[in-house]
Amino acid sequence: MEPAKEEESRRQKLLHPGKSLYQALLDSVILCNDSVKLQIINEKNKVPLLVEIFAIEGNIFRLKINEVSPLKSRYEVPDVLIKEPTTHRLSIAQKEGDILVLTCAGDDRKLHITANPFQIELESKGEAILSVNTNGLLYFEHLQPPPQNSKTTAQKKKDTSTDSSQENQEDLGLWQEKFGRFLDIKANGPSSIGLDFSLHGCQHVYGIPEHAETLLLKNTSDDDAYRLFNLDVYGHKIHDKMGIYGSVPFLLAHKPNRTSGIFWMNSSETLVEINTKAVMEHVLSKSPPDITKQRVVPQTDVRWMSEGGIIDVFLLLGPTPFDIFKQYAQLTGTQALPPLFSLGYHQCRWNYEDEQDVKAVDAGFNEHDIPYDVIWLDIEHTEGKRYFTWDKKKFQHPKRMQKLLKRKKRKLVVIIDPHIKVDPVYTLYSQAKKKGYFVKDRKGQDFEGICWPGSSSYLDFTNPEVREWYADQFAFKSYKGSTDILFVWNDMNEPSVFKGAELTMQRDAVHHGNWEHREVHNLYGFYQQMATAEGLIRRSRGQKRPFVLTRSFFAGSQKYGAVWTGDNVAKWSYLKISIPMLLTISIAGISFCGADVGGFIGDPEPELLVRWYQAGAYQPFFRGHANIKSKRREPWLFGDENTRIIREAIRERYTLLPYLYSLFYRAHTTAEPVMRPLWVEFPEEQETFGVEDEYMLGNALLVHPVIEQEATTVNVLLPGSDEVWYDFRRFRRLDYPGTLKIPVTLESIPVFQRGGSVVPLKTTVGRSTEWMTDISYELRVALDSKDFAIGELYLDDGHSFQYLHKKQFLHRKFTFHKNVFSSSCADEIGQYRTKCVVERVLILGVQKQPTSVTASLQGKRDGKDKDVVFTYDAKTSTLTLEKLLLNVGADWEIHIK
Ligand code: NBV
Repeated sequence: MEPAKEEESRRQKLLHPGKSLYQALLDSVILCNDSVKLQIINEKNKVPLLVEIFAIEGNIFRLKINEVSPLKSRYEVPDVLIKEPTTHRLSIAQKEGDILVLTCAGDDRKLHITANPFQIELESKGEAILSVNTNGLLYFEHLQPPPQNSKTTAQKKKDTSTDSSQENQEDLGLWQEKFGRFLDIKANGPSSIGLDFSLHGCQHVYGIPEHAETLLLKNTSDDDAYRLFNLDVYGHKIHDKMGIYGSVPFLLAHKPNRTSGIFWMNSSETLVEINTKAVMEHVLSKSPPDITKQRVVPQTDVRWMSEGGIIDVFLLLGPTPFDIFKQYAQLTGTQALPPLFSLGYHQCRWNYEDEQDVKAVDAGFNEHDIPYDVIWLDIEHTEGKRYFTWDKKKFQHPKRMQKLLKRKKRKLVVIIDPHIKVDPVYTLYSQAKKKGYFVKDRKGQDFEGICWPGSSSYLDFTNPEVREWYADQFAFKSYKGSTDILFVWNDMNEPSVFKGAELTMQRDAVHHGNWEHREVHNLYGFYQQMATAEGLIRRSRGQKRPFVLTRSFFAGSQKYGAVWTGDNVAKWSYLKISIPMLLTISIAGISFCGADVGGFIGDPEPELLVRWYQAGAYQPFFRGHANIKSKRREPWLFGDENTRIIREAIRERYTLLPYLYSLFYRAHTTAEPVMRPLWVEFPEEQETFGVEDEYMLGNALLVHPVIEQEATTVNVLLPGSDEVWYDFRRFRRLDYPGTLKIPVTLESIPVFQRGGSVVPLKTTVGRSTEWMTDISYELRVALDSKDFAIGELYLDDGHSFQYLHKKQFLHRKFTFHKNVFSSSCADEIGQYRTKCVVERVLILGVQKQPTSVTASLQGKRDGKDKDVVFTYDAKTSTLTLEKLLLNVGADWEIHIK
């Protein structure tokens, strides 16, 4: 691929750290109900900018900077915020000379604005957390008339009102830019923006997916900024800061006592520079009084640069990691609650050839006793890559095929890409053409690019009317051959344009509202997934939860379904990098994420495939996938022993589903990431801050997948000085937290349960999630050092919105305290009838064999204590209670004496 196109940033980089050219006009300050407004002015070009500061409920500040009177409106990202944020009133606490101090009604946040140079510092409880424009990198290219209408260069040089940094760089792609053989004509001329932030006391920063990079963001050197620009990069390089399929411009900074976040809401190409350094801090000592002391503290400076739009940035003040997740979700929404089937195993390949093939693969799972929920069809299932159609020869009876799958309680996912074949007899094309629903080129014609079907046009999903129309295409009567077990996969939606610059759409293509593609680029996939999810909801008349997997994403994509990491390679290094990639996506709000198991490109050796299944079984989205050129790799093709181990891994996933589903409910309601870095659970333990080869699944399980070839041991960090950990499979208690060398065989998946937790499991598995509705539960109780444990279970019908509209759900709480294990209601609002019982309880860490165990149902008149069958294993200190038959929705207690 040709090198990245970055003229905007090259212009911005001419501005070096130093005194900012901007000055605040403190006399212009206006206190409004929802914000404070003031003007700042660039001392060279004298163009005034309007600064708006909002104090948002829940410890968030928003800073907007735009031109006071732009030549035309500049793009402001719509549809990403779930609602207009609720604000608190700001008032002036102090105005003295160069400094203005604003306070926020009802809390201890303060904002110091310095006039010359213009800077802002955010303070909470007297502690400086973050400052803005400290390095003077505020940059704002104001819109100007095109050159033919403006003055000559000679005239401009005399004119002091011209921005010299813009004027001297006429050749730096201001109005047009050549990129290889492509010419990008910039209708609005230069419009890039930038700003820097300093995060005080922080040397650990995370987020800003998607890159095939480490969890901990690295310092960037000159040509090495993290790039957020959605691109189709086949077999993307590892340890590369170049943008791949998705972008979430959200960065998290962490230090032991505080996590903060910067959400830069801009959908044009964005670069992020990071510089962690040590700075001298002056502190006023208390004893002896009034003596200033100096100490060296870390600081991370983050510079954001975008090609267009306005500066619209949210500063999230935490203080805890979970506060940050809530604050970010308050703005962009939480993870959609997935239908239960989509948490099962997905079998995909490019391509399952025909109906016979689908039938045979489906049967293969039964034959080999491996559970799975969904089989996938890639682009070859269509009539010449015309989406919403079926290849007439290979898929003659799509409904019959789906009926068969439905009988097996399984689902089908088909691919639907955003490019539409230019073909007047293809109804989707001709309708969209007639209605003017395609993205236009700069001359006003439908944009045409090459993609799978050959010459193609691209639906303009930024247009709400197009999204409405598109959603209607999923109606059963429109999408011939589709049934209610068919769900959707959106690929190529960066958008991918073969032979386009960097394999994507021309930036001067034009969208709804006359916005250039450059402004909306990173939102394209977000909008396609939004419209697709809406279509699936609509076809079920609002009854069923959709499932849509997308390759391209943006901030807020979590509301519409799942994402995966695209075209990875069947190599150990890609298995390894998938962990930090998924962790980064997860903490940027998108919990439902996964990487292609086995690696998409190439052919994994059996050991790698096995290890990938084992890792995938403990990750949120679990799909095996393979390229068209790769050899077949259904789980039973690698010999009995490997089949057995893969079967075990997939079965383990299925027993874990109650826990996983409960975690998704938490992600949906309280924005807690399902898969989370260790530092999120152990925010004060420095040794966890850089860990990326293991992670927490919820707050109870620590997973350390084996990612090294021929590994015989793994070094596992079990954090927390007061924590107790248990081997999740062998129940052995690991009393000494720290780094342990754990022996492994090919069968091992190193998973550890944290003392103090209760993990709900199923006692056995079925052929798919739907076969498992009535299977009983096992509760895995792991005691902490105080013999205490707590956990929960969420349960509903698994597919509808009744949990929301009719409160048909169960949310149970399990507590082990003073030798009583009890089940109680965690949320009285929810009601759901189930016959399902808790059959088995395993209590890990019981010091001595009990003499008796009894169970009693609460609130029942005949609720007599019943003796419970138990066994005690002194070697592992595990107490096993069996044949319990306690309804999972009832309140009950188990007494251990
Ligand atoms: O549709 C074919 C593939 C798909 O299998 C893969 O998962 C996507 O990431 N698609 C990319 C397009 C072709 C890639 C060479």
